[in-house]
Amino acid sequence: MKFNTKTIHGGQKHDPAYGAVMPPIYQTSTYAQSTPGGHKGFEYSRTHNPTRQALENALASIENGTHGLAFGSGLAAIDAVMKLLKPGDEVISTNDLYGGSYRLFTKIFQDFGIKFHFVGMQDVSKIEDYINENTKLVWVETPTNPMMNIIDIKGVSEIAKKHKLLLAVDNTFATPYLQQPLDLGADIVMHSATKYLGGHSDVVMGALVVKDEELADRLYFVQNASGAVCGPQDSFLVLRGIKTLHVRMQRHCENGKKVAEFLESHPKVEKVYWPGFEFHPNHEVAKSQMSDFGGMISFTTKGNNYEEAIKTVENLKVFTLAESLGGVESLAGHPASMTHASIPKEEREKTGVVDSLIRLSVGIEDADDLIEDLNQALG
Ligand code: P1T
Repeated sequence: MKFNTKTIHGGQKHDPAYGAVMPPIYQTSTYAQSTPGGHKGFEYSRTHNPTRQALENALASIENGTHGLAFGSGLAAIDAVMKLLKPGDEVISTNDLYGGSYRLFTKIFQDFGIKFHFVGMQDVSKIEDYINENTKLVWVETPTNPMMNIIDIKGVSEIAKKHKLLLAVDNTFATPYLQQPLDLGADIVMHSATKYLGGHSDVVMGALVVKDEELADRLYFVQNASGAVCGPQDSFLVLRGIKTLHVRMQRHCENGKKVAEFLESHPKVEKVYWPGFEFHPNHEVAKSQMSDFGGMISFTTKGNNYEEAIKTVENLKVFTLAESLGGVESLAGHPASMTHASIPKEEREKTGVVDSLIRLSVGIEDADDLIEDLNQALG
């Protein structure tokens, strides 16, 4: 089955009770048993729920995995991966990543004795400098949030395999429409399903997909034992979102290209970060592992002026100033004071998250309106 068919049918069955085309929202916490253990495959909704299971099957299908797991948020999904580790273990992570992931690693799991190395992986060979006998996991975000760095997943996976490390890829920005990390050698794909998978800014949810039975069992154990699951209503909404992922992503990419090119030519703009530009340092890797370049763009204004960046985002009328990304509507954010405020200033500035950086999630409106809006806001 090809991708655009999988988004609609992958892993799906019509409901056995009445043939409902969409899975019903099984709004139940528990299931009747005829005798202890005598049930129809569902005992308690933290462990299994038919609506969540329909979504988990769809997630596995679109990421070319065998098992999907849905969580109450993207961070809950990352939390479950980190719970595969033990005190003393070490993780090598991209140095540019969502501020909340950084906060989870450094403010929660570091206190449980897990050590994190934040490494610029644009040159994958750098990873080897940090590998020792305690290293267990490589955490890759690509494209990175918010600097749009591209990491060579296949290159990282070769190093991870050589040293018997797990490789997890946060595929939130790319989505499986653009990039399928399991096919490139990753062991775990993670999503903030809050973003493009849900697609309508109405749900907070996380997801993991794997292709190994034993790893799936370990993660299902954590999912059930820690309990950070999502509810049936949210599962339904994300399943519905996935059915239009391919058409939405196509438009996000088209609009993203137009907006990136407009910004690049604007006299007040200093630098535009978008992997579709030939001058992007890892454009060739992006071309080889992604089918297009997505709708996420970051840029700085000339003079690196904090007040001017704030004024620009405040002036926007079609773009909404808000956290998050990946919905049908265009959003703008100021990473230094919003999504990445939990990263110390000296750390974030090392990766380029300076005070004048603005991040755009380009939606699927008419591109002319988006460009006009940016033009007036910058003006
Ligand atoms: O917000 P949540 O669903 O828990 O997902 C966390 C997360 C994980 N990974 C990436 C790449 C992310 O971008 C996020 C969430 N990001 C935002 C809310 C944001 O505006 O960047």
